Amino acid sequence: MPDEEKVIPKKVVPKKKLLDPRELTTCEATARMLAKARNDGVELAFDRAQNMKACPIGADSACCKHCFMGPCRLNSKDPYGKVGVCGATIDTIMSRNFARAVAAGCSAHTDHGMAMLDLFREVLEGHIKDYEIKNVQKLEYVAREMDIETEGREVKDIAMDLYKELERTYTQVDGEIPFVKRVPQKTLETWRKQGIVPRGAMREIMELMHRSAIGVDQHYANITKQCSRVALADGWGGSMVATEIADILFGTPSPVAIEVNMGVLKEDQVNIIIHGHEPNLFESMVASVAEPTLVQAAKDAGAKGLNLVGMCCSGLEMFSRHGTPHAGNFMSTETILVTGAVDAMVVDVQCIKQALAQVAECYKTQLITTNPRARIEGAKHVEFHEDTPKDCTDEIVIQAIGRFKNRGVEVEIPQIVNSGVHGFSHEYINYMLGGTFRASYTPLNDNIINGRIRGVAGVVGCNNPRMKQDYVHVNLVKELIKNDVLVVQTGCSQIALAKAGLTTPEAAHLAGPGLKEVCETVGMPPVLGLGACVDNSRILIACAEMVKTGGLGDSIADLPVAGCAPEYMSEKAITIGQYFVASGVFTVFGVTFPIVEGTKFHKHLFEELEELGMGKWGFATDPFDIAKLMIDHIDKKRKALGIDKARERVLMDMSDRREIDAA
Ligand code: XCC
Ligand code: SF4
Repeated sequence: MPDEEKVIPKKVVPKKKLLDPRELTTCEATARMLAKARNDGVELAFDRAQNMKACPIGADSACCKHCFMGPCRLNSKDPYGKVGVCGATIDTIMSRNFARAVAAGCSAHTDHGMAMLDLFREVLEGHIKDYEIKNVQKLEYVAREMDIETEGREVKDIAMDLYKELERTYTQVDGEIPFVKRVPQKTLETWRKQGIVPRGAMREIMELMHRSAIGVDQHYANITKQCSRVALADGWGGSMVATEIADILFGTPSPVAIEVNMGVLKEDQVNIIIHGHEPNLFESMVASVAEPTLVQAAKDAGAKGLNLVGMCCSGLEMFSRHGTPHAGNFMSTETILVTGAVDAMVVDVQCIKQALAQVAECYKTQLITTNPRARIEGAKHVEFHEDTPKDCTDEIVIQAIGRFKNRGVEVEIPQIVNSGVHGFSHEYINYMLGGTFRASYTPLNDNIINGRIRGVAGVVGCNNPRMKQDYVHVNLVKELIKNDVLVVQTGCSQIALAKAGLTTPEAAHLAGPGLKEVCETVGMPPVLGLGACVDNSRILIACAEMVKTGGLGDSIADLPVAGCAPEYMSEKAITIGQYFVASGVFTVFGVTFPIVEGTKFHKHLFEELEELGMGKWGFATDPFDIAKLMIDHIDKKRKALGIDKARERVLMDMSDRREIDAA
């Protein structure tokens, strides 16, 4: 493969007047760098999005290219007025398109999870010596949950049994995936009744790809069933395995103070950014930047040291586990290169914009791909091998030092640094609220039942240049906590909130009186960062624990909880949304939804799934509209549980108390 082919940087020729950077992002550092990029004549996704209007037919999912009699385009203004050449209706076309997105998203998370499992096996078999089991307690805990004997056994034997058990998540052809053992009984019964319990991820994805091909499954409701099955194979399968294995190998996160924003770059140091999704590369980078000979080499080159920072999801895993600084979320990955301060940007898989190659070229940054599954034209490739990880990561440091010596571009770092506390695993929530001696979800449930906490919302996911960056995330979360809804977060959303200062314990003053009281008592932020997108599995586990703890119904669908990805862009988000919906959670998406309103498929996703005992989809783009949808749903569930009165009583008690205090 030609390696370092140079991509010729393209100058911006604006087709129309571009919006002011501050209308495109609420992130000050990103706005400044976008303005600088325009001055420098460098085009970024923010501007491309303005020059490239989304295809209106595709946006409605009203086109099909599943065979070569087409592509066929239907009219979303008159959805039942036409069918495709084969006769496919709008509902078939939209559900098949949806299915392909779910299959792709599930593939991403399960392929990542399977790579983690491969690493685990290789460590156990002694082929890989640079990693080890760091968290034996977690290993034993997960093993016991999977009915593996742990008493008096060697760690390695327990681990090997766990490996064999979890491998079924991917490869099993019949039966149920291992982590269904964690699913509340009634939720699992619903899945069994619907025929959506995943067998193994590979089998489910294969079947969905088959069924969504020309002339196979042509009933939107039946296609949706397989979408749910595939999505569940991600949430309770591939992603959950990725999270658990990462915890076993690298340690379970616990709250750690972090720094975030572009100001974490240091002009006088060699700056290395890791951007991607797999923690193994990043873990090895941590070892390489601590290598005395490499630190010395950096000093010899005139740098004060080596500065390792993260972006996007692998960055989130690292700051959750090690407190590594984080430079920004998805819509800041190009802009950060505009600082000129990045000596190497190292990427592996997922969410890596191809345009990074061009932008890196303009600012003389080394863009380095590391994974055999993901190469980029114009980028340097330094392949990462798990059995010799430091060969790759040491080389990256050397490359970065080389670039530092000859930066040759002006450096301008927006000096903005925000801080927060992140790294709340589901285990830690247990401990934090329950204390060491009675670690449990009982205090959380009690506070929900007595109404101090109205409910729990998961606010997760990406940025999308079709929305003002971070604006929806931040305003939605502010509105939720103001209404006593505790917010849990994963993915790029969490970086938006960290930059806005909402992930500090001091942010409790922005919460409603009940949530504020709980946060102040425990000393926790009202917004809890749980990690990367695969760590949405932690939210599922927390939901399962809430059900098992009691007092909030028998299934996840009974809980006063809701989820949202307000600025999503990835197919992975659709899969995550579908597994939350299938698990029983009302899930609202922003930006756009690939569907035509007023169709049968729309009614199915947005209404009928709930009637079948699952959750349902919702859609709104304005943060306050989204908050209203979520809070209304939480209140509906509280009412069904008979705890709506409790909430009123708490408020009354407080006003009573104020009266007493005043007297
Ligand atoms: Fe990607 Fe995971 Fe989305 Fe961020 S939130 S843009 S998927 S990095 Ni996962
Ligand atoms: Fe057209 Fe049917 Fe082929 Fe799709 S599958 S492209 S609707 S003919």
